[in-house]
Amino acid sequence: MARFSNVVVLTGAGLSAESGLSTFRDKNGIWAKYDYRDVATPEGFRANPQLVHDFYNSRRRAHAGVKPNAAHLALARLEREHAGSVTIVTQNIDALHEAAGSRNLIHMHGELLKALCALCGERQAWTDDLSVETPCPACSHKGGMRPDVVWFGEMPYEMERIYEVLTSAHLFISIGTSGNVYPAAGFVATTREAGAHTVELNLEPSESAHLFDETLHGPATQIVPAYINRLLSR
Ligand code: BV8
Repeated sequence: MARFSNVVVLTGAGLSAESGLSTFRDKNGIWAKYDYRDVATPEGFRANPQLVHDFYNSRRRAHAGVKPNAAHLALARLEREHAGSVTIVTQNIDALHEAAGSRNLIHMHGELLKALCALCGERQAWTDDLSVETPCPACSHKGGMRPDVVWFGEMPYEMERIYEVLTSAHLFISIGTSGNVYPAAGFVATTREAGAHTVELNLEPSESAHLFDETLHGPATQIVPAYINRLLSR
C-alpha cells in the first residue's frame, strides 16, 4: 500500500445497489422506467417541471429508509486507516458515503438531499418534496427551486479539483459504474496516462473494463471490503 500514496476512488450506482437504491442501466433500472430526456435534462425540466420534481421526490423519499452497505463502510475505513490521501469522486447523488463516514468526497453529479434556487443561486439541505410552488427560503420567489443535481448537458461540479486528484493519483479504483456517462467514464484514461495503477471493482465488466490494469467482478459488498482489506494489510 505504501507505493500507492494518493488514492482516488470513482463510484457509481452499483455501489448503492445493495443498499436498495436502483441503478440506471440494469434491466429493471431507472432508465427502464423513465426516459432520461424527460427527467434528467434542463429541457425536460422546462417542459414539465412537476414531472421532474415527482421523479426526484420519489427518490428522495426512498432514500430516507436506506443505509450504507459494507462497501461504503470499507471505503470510509480506507480513508481513516490509509497513511496517504484518499479522495472519493462519486457520480451518486445519494448521501450513503457521508453516512458511512467518508469525508474527502466530491459529488460530481450533485446531491439528492440538496435543493438549488435557479433564481438566486442559493443551495439548501432538502429532504422534503419539491414542487413548482415551493418558495426559495433565501429569495422567497417561487418557480426557481430545483434538485441540486447535474443533468445531461450540464457541467459536472468540481471538475478542476477532480482533474487535479486524477493526475496526481498513484491508485485509481472504479466501483459500481457502467462507464457510459462522460466525463466520469473518461477518468480512467486520464489517470492511467498520468501513471496511476487502475482497478475496476464491478458486478460485471464495464464499457471501459479493457482500460484497467486489474478488474475484479462480483457484488460490491463482497469484493470491495476484500480488496480494501488486502490493500491495508500490504
Ligand atoms: C457534460 C443526474 C458538458 C442525477 C446524471 C456522446 C458521446 C459522449 C458523451 C456525450 C454524448 N452525448 C452527450 C454526451 C455527454 C453526456 C453523456 O455522457 N451522455 C452519455 C449517456 C452518452 N454527459 C453529460 O451530459 C454530462 N455533462 O458532458 O457537460 C458540458 C461542457 C461544457 C459546459 C456545459 C456542459 C453530465 C452527465 C451527468 C448526468 N446526470 N444523473 C441523477 O438523477 O442521478 S447521470 C447518471 O448516470 C447518474 O449520475 C449515474 O451515476 C451516472 C452513471 O451511471 P452509473 O453510476 O454507471 O450507473 P449504471 O446503472 O449505468 O451502472 C451501474 C453499474 O453497477 C453497472 O456496471 C452494474 O453492473 C454495476 N452493479 C450493479 N449492481 C452492483 C454493481 N456493481 C457492484 N455491486 C453491485 N451489487
